Amino acid sequence: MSTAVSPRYAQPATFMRLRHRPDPIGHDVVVVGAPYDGGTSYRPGARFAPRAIRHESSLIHGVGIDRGPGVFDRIDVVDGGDIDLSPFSMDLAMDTATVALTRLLERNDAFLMLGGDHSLSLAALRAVHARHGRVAVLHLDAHSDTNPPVYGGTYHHGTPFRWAIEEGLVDPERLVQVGIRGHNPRPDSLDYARGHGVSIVTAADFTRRSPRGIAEQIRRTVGGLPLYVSVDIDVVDPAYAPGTGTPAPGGLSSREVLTLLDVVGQLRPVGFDVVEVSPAYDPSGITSLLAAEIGAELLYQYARATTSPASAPVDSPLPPGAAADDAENAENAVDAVDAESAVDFAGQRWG
Ligand SMILES: [Mn+2]
Repeated sequence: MSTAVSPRYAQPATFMRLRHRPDPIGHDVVVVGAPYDGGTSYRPGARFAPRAIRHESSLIHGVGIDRGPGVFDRIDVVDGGDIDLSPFSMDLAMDTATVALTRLLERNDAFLMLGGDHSLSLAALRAVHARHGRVAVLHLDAHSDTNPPVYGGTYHHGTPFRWAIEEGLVDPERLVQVGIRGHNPRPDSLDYARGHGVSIVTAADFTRRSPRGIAEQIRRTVGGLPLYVSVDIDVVDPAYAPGTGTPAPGGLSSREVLTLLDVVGQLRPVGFDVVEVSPAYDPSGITSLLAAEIGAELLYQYARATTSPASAPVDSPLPPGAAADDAENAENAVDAVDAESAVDFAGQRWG
């Protein structure tokens, strides 16, 4: 939609004012809403997030002073509307989302899912696995989301990565979780993840280390595997993102998250989600605004990864069995880099 003709606040809101294509075929990326919050354990309301994020995304361009050519000159992206999910049944919603997202990937190259609560990342990973096999995951979140079922529910927003590991959708040794912190239901709630070889960068680790060093660890851990990126907005401090279901103080800043996502353009991204915005707790709209910016950033990184020869993905994954050693080596190497680069990275977005 041309802003020369229609001001950015006009017309029904699609994500970044992209074309609305309810049954998209042949696109590089389809933005799709998953308005569902039946998996929330505390504050509800994420079902209203796709609309709120689209509303706040109107001002975001596909170009920027630090982005070179416009993102939408490089990749073809449309807004596929929302998946119609039953608000009454988690099992039905999970099946519906799995079928819809699988169909999207049969007809298009990738999707950006706007949640919804985090439970539906499992549906997304099932769809991505059907197309690409086992994937690596970059998971930004205050919570590990590898919890067991609770309250009689098999699936909830604290379980997607446990089931993704159990179902073999994700290589746990290629799963990196960043921003983990806060109060978990049991002191051992990270044991499952750590016991399966998941790399966890806590919020405290993030304070000690530089984003560049963490990005290097992510690059080494993910290797050449197809990469799914899942961003729970509660990875960001509630000062920047108050409108979310389970807020946890002490999180990353908006700038730190956007800076960290630069690594995605150096890997092989195949799908994305931004989840857990709860607009009722977001009176000024800043949480939705940040979710929109993160979504736009992920589209930009996809364009970099798929169209820029200078950012070709890592050649090959680490040999089987080498992951643990290499991760450790990477972390040691990274700490040295961290010390050198902490200052120059602070103000640099694109390095
Ligand atoms: Mn989560």
